[in-house]
Formats: sequence, structure tokens, C-alpha cells
Amino acid sequence: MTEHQTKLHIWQGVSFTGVTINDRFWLPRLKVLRQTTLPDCLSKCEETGRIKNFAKAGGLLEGHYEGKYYNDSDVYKVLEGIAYTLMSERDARLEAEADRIIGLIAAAQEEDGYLCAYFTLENPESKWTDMEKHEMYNGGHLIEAAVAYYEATGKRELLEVACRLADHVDGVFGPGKRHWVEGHQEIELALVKLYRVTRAERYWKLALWLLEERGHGHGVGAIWDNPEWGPAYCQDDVPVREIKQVTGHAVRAMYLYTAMADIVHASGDSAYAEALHRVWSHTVERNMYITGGIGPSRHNEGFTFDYDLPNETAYCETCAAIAMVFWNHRMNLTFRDGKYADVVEREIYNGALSGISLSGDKYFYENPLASQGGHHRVPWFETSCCPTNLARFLPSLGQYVYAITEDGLAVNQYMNSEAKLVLASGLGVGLKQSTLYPWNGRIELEVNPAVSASFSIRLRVPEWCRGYRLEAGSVSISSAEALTDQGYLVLNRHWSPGDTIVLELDMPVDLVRAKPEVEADRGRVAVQRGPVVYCLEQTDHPGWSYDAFSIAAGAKFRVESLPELLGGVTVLWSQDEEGRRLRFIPYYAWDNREPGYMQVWVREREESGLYRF
Ligand code: FUB
Ligand code: ZN
Repeated sequence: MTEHQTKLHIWQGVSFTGVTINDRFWLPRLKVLRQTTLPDCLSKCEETGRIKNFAKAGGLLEGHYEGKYYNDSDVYKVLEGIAYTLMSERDARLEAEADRIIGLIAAAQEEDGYLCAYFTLENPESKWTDMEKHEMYNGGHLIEAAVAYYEATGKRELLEVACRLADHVDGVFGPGKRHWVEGHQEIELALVKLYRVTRAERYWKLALWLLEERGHGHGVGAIWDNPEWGPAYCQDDVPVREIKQVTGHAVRAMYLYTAMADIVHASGDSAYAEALHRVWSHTVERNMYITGGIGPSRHNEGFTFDYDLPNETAYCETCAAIAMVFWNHRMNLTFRDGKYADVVEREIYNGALSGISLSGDKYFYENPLASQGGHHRVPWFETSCCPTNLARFLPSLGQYVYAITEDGLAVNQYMNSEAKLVLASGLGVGLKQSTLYPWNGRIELEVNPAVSASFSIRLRVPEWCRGYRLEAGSVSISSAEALTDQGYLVLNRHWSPGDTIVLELDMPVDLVRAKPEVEADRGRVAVQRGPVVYCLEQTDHPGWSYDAFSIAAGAKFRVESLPELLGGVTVLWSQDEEGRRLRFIPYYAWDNREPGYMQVWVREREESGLYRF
């Protein structure tokens, strides 16, 4: 299996640099990210010694390593976020700070390419002995940052550091050399990125070899010694081609499947593809919350048994929701199915977005679906993977909006934006999306090909949507006429500059019920409108106790747009069994006001006579 067996019918991603988001929903968030989150993460990395660790390892400063052995990765993720931000808007001060940190990282790299500040400073004799110790995880984040920074600035210093590290790993491990099962996947997907930017095939081969190492009993270290964890914790229980079920630590699993999807995207390997289909169904159909959250258990930061989806104790790490985006995006490109972009949408408006406060400087690590009032966002964590993951994820959001298909393009996400795409045929196409999504389901798309040409435009019909109207030009197209394929409406026609498409997705309020197997949600409903999952917060219901109300099956809702509330939200009004007013707010926006309880799943009452709106 080589990368060169590329299948023509596989879709290609679009760099976020080709998409300018100018959306009322996202633009303020991206501004907060640039002005607050990134500087905040940088200062936290400085204050907590994460940046100084590199200076110390490089002999530029005296002292011991501070913090967890995987803390290098946070600095790399912030650099990656800075790189994406610089690609959208050059900022000399931010770039100078990034360059300074890159200098320290380069100084920390050992002669032979090894780079992991913890081992260099504290435990050099134990390098590459305990596979849980995140040496390759750190390296993977270094590689991702280096690729992004190179693409953003054209500067090679960090890329060269990353290549030296990858070459070091390649020199020590591989066929005929040492075995290694990295305890926390990440380097595999990063090596694919490194291969794409350098075209050095050894990186691609190393990624594949690392994936193939799993499930053959090579794992050694703390994970494997811990009887409560064992190999399934880091998905080392079966060879990757034989994966049937999602197991263990959620982020590790998602990064693994992301890399596997990269492999299928490039090579078409059918055993990998089948494993991915199996594990995707198992994850999404039995082990995912309505918010897109995954991994219910704090114990292993991951999965337990099917349909175990408790609400108050839901772990649902922010990183796992972000990693679901990475994986599902690649699944969409590889298997050309809108159901994967549906998951991306679910995560970006719910499970991932809930991880960051509206102010951009407080974070959730865990994203429960109910709280009696004790769960709050905080400014940082000892293990701060989630804030720094958000810092790199959000600025690259534009990449999820479109895909290049074999015969045109697909619109995967609806965001007010302008884009410049190049189709597989080489034709340049400008696109202007005008929409008030996620609050309103009307989307106008202006299509501007460089010259009039025939190609297809696919518009994703979200899974929550049960009715829509479509017009192309001024001609209305009925549902019966529009061809649908794997979750998309397909408009295959001749397009001229200025042609427009209007898609209006019905966006009623839906009462959602969980599958009966989900014990925690029996007799309960959740409220969703469009892609947004709603919740109730105590501050909107003063004097009421947690879970002391119910809603009727036939409850009516009033939809109200409140531009002043929570950065501008659409709230939903209804009534409980006693006729008291209920105000639902978007789940992602909870815990941005007075502390109090929150619930997504509300008890359901059968009878609906009392309810008027
Ligand atoms: O181990 C590195 C990161 O810390 C993981 O991805 C998170 O789940 C947390 O354990
Ligand atoms: Zn995390």
C-alpha cells in the first residue's frame, strides 16, 4: 500500500486560507481567539514553566523541568494556533514571539534529533523505555506546529527541528529496528502532514508502521502495567485492521482513527476502511452524546460500555470532541458521505464549542450534560490539553466548510463566508455564502466560476433537517426533482458567474429522545433547533430546584433572537408542567453567567393540555 495509489473519486480538503469567514456567529469568536485566547495561552505557558522548560533543556537557563511530561505539547499547539492566525492576518508581534519560542525549542533539541524536554532534563537514561511517556505524542504536536508555521510564514526553522525529530524516530524504530506502540497516538497523523509538506516518503511509511505496530503485544510501560487499563486503553488490544469497537481513552482513539482515515484517503486500503466503518458506527450510534461528546468516564478519560451515557458525570473531554472533528472530516473526504459532516457540525456547535467561555479565557475540560451547580470553566489546568487544542482548532475552522469532489464541490458547513476554490478540473470558483446559520436555515450561495462551466455542487442536508426548499437561479426545485446522494442535494449543471442557489432548511424546535438503551435519558427529552442543542440554566429559573420540572411531549416553543444575550443567541421559550416559563439557551453558552445548575435532558410529561404558546 503506498500513497501513490490515490483514488480519483476521493474528495480533497480545502485549506482554511481559501475560506474567509465573515459570519455573525463565528467572527466574534475568532476575534476573541486572536485577541484573548492565544495571548492568554501563551502567558499561561510562560507562567507555568512550559516555555522555560525548553530553555532549560537547551542549557540557556538553570533549573529543573516543571509540570507534566507532556507539557511541551501545549506550547506546540499554541504555536500551531498562532500559525493559523498568521495565515489569516499577519501580526508582527505575535510572529516575533513565536520565533523566540521556536529558538528555545530548537535549542532544546539534542544532537541526534531527540526532543522532549522532560527526559532531557530529568530522566535522560530512560528515554524511549516507557511507551506511555508521550515522547512521540509531544513529537507529533511539534510536527503539526512546524508544518503549520512553515505554511504560514515560509520559515523553516521549526520544520527542520520537526524533520530532525522525525528522522531520529525513524532511525531508532521501524522494520528491523525497535518496536514501539506509542501510548498516546498523535504522531501518526502528524507524520502524514509532514509527508505531505516534504514529500519524503519515509514519513508516510513511518506513520503506517506505527499504526501497524498496535495490537501485537509490543506495548511496554505504565499503561500495560496497570491492570485497570491494559492495552485497550490506548487501542493496542487488536491490530488496527481488526478494530471492531471503540475502546479506552477517547482522545487517543480519535487520533488513531484520524490517522487511519488519512491512510485510507491516500491509499484506499480496504481493511483500514472496513475497520473505520465498524468503529465509526460503534462510536456514533452507541457511544456519543447528543452534544457530540464522547468518553463518559473520568476513570479512563474514555469509553465504558455501550449506551453508558450518564449526564452529570459525563466526562466528554473537549479534546475528544475536537478530535471527532478531525476524524469525521477525513471520513467525509474519504467516503464522500454527508453523515460525517453532520458529526463535524454537531461538534462545532455543541461539544467542542462548549469548551471555551465567551470571553475566550476560561475553559471546560469536561463537558457534562447536567450539573447541579458545581461545574465551572476555569482559566487553566495542570493538564491543559483542552485550552491549547481549542487555540489551534478554532482558527482553522474554515477548512471544514467545503470539499473538492470528483466533479465539482461540496458545501459541508453553512457559514457566512467567501471562498476561492480550485476544482479538480483546475477551474477556479469563487463562492459567497450568505446565511444567519445556525439560527436561521436560509443559505444563499453565489457561484462565481472563472468561466461558465459544468460541474456539480453538493449541498449537505443536515441530519436534523426534515424539510427544505431549493432554488437555483430563480427556478424552484422540488424535493422530488433534486437528486440526493449520501446526504447531499446534487446540482449538476452549467454554472455562470453570478448564479445563485438558495437553500432554505426548515428549522423547527425538535424534542429529541435518546435510544431506549440509554438508561440515563429514559423518560427525558432534549431540545434541539437546527444544529444547536439547548439546555436550561438555573439563572433563568430563579428559585427552581435542579430537575424539578418536566416538559410535555407536545410542548410548544417560541423562538426568540436575543442579540444582547450571551454574545447573541436564539433562545427557546416553553412552559413546564405547572405553566411556569422555561427558557432554553444553547448548550455551548452555559456557565457564562451566574453559576447554577444546568440540564440538557429534561423529564418528559405525557399530557400536553396545559401548554400554550
Ligand atoms: O495525555 C495528554 C492529554 O491529557 C490527553 O489527550 C488528555 O486526555 C489528557 O489526559
Ligand atoms: Zn484535553
